Amino acid sequence: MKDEATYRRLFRTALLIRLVEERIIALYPSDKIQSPVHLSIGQEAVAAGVCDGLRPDDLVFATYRSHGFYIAKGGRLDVMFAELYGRTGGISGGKAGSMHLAAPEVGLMGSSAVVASTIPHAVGAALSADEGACPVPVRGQRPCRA
Ligand SMILES: Cc1ncc(C[n+]2csc(CCOP(=O)(O)OP(=O)(O)O)c2C)c(N)n1
Repeated sequence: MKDEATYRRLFRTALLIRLVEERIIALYPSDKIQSPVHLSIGQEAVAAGVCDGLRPDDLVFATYRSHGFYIAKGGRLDVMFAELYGRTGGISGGKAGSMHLAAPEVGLMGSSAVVASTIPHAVGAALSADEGACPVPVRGQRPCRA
């Protein structure tokens, strides 16, 4: 661990991801959430750690377990929940839901349920990226470098 401030920042992000996903668990039986959800409980540190080392303009291509990467990349929680609720105020107008979260403004380019499809997406982004940019495809909870 580098220093106390880094530890606290990583812990805060991981805790936020956990609390958001526990809230999703609590809400799900109410039928307010309009899409299937896939959680990453116990894997919060992966998203927190990977995204902490990224620049804001580095790109992440996530899977259907994307809440953690969305949050760690700096996505807004209010529009994420609006998206899960199927509302027009959601990031994708309520049409994408949990499985296809995207927040291009913070570098989360999208989330795909097709296993390993993030890899060609990230390679394409890497080939067209500016020098030094770092597209990160996530497969399962195992991010790699494009
Ligand atoms: C191309 C493709 N083949 C098969 C599936 C069916 N499928 C859905 S989840 C899954 C397992 C994925 O395992 P992993 O990448 O480790 O993610 P995890 O859900 O365990 O986090 C499979 C094979 C799929 N979605 N896409």
